[in-house]
Amino acid sequence: MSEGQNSRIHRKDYAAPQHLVDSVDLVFQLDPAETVVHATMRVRRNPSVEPTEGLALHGDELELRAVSVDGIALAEDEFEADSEGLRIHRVPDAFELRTEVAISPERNTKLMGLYTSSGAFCTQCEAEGFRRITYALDRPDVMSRYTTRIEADKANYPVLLSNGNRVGEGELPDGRHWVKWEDPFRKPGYLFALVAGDLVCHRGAFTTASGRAVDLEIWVESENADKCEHALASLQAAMRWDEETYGLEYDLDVYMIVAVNDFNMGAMENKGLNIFNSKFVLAKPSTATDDDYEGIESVVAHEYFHNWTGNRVTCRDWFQLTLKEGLTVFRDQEFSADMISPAVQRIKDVTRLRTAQFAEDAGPLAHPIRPESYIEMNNFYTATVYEKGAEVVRIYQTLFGKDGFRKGLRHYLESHDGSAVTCDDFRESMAEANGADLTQLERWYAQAGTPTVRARGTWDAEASRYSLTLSQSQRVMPKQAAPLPLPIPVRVGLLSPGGSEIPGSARTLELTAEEQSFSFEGVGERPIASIGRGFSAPIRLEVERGLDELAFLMAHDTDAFSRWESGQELAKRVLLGLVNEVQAGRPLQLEPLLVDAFAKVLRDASLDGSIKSLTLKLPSEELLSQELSAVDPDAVHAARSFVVRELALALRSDWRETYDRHAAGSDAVTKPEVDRRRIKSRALWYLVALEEPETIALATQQFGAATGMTDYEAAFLGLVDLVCPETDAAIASFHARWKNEPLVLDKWFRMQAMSSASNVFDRVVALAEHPDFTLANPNRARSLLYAFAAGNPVGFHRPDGAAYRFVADQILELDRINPQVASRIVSSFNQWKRYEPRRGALMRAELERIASTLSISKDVREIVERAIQG
Ligand code: 0A1
Ligand code: ZN
Repeated sequence: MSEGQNSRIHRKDYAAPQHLVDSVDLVFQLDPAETVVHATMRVRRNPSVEPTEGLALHGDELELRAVSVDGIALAEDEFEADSEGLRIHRVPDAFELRTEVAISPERNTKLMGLYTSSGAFCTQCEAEGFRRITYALDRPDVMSRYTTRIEADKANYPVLLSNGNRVGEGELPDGRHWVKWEDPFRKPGYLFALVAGDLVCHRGAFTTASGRAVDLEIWVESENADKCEHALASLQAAMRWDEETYGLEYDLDVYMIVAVNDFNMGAMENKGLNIFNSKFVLAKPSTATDDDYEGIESVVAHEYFHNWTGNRVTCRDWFQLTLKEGLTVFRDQEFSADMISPAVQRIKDVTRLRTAQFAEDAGPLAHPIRPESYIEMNNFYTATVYEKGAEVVRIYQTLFGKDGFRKGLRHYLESHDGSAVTCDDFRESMAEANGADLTQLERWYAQAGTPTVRARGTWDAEASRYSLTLSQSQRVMPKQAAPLPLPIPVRVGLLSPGGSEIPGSARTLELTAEEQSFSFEGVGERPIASIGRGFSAPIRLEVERGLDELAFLMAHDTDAFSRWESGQELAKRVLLGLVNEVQAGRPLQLEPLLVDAFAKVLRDASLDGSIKSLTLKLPSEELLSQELSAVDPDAVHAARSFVVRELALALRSDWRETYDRHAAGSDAVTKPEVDRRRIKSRALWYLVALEEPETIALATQQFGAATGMTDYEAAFLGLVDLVCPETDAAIASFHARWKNEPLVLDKWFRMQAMSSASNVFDRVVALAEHPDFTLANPNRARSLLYAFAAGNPVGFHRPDGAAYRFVADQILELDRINPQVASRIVSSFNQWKRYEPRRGALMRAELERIASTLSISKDVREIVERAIQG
């Protein structure tokens, strides 16, 4: 069974729906084993398309019990129902359709549609989960008004929630009760949500700029009641920020967030009733790290921002996913930049883009931010659609400034409120509002791959002129037309040899052709150019310059992001040189410039601890591997470990002094404390890498004494890379202390899976057998398997292929439970062609083995077949 049976959907085949659904009234009789769903829909022909006789509705794993049109039950020959849906052969122009179906929430291990999690009911309907609840026109351009009546046992499910406002409730016989909800906003089925359970509410309030009082409710299991304050504060901050930045207000009287333990993704923006992976809600300093706190703030904001960019204005079809996701990621990035620090946020976002998205673009699954086709839509919730999509949205802001962007965004929302639109509509709104021609920008939506921009500068002393020539090139994709030049904004500035910025030299250059030259007049000394400030476009930048120039920029650039960037480039060049030496079997020697540069940063009192810590972090093994062909992960690891040890040795007293100076403080999650912990953790990490009794003792001591999770995790991270009795003791004590906190236990699995200790594979195999491990919980499965396969290059790529086989076996088992999570993990094999031939062949063999398993899901099949074809 290959593509033939799993049909491929193409963007060019979009056709408007034959029917429209004005209202959907749902009644749920909840029961974990068998829930009955009654749906009443007002359906009419779409007046703007050619009429057809019948009606076709989507459905997936539904058991049809009854179907009627205008109150008359259909005879068997009047319809067909199967696993794909329900087709009624003849329908009037406008009618009322009633269906009754049965579903089994407790057997729904795919976690799409209605399912149970820790004894509660919840839903996930994006992208195509609503059809697993009832027969429906389950496409985002069919928007309806919903009412939802929920009936359930009152003792087990005292809390019954759905979208919109609560309009009624009452008691039923046999200890059951009901609640009815009404959502005044038309919405597509993917935004439907229902929750039923024994939950407690952490309440807050918000008054909008125009004076509307909104109840904020965070619903969690009772043992988590003390971990909601940060999510609530994040929500309030996001609501205020969206009003202040874009003039966008919330539109219902209540905003609910529910935390569930079993969830395929991060969170979901259902209208008025967001459902969250508990990882992005629950936090208190003893159980969540500073990074967790930042993650929660950004995901809570992301889902909130969707209320406008996604819900009020939604996508016409799933090919337009980046319309809501790229835009909303951009909005949450801007929010976090304002909340945390613009430079730190930009560094985090760019690192994530390079690690996940650049790799995707360089592999067999490269696709444009607006894909042309898919087999399983769930496979297209990708770094490209989300992260690169956000970078493309950022280009508008770079071109028009924050005010121009705001004007464009408001114009887009005002023109399309209440409708389902396309990426072209967004681009047009931006163009109209700013009086610009954005025709060429469409190429960013249509072309896959990461463009490379080469920059060459020349200085003419006599004319006091500096000229910068930029040229762009792109990878030619198999079976694709040759790529056309993109419009690429490149922010630059010139520094004088003394290290100060040449006044007036900071500009945004607009590269629109294959090659263009730009000149800067009145430049009396040979300048050093800072190019690509703020990462103004999702490109690879190649600038021919020496290590000394990078060290100079690292010390003097006026742009904080670019200082970090120069440091990374410097470290990357040194590391790649050493990878070569390792492979040639030559002795290794560390470039003194790098030690110098690190020492300067470490001693620079003007840098905050977060920026310092990020600057002192070497590029990851994953990022280094991207620069190589025929990757040998052992050589990359050897080179990087050598540099870590050398930096630890050379700057030993600085690290120790830094650690001691930042050791004491409180667990409060405030900027000064977070900065303090970041630099302290970095210092500890280098010290532990020395593997000396004294530094191991330091980590052990911190591990034993820590009351906050950031310090605790930092100490464990250091220890878990070693093979020594202290490590075994820490592993045992971590488990004993946190075995009843699922999110903390996930960290225990994840950190062990990512360890660089020589025995990591044996540990991972043993952990898969651990009583606390289960493939049924996505967080747990990812904590062990995804962390190992995607985050532990030496462990996963061990030369004998045993880890490939182990992970592939786990994927096959997981696929029977949850295809969506399995297909994420199987993507770790995608890059097989980029590895040295022996490993490449072993990876490919596992892909072939998975592909030859007849029963695999279409999710996994789509990924492995594309990976094999390359
Ligand atoms: N729209 C959500 C992400 C999401 C997508 C798919 C899901 O299930 C397949 C769940 C959540 C967001 O961007 O936050
Ligand atoms: Zn989103």
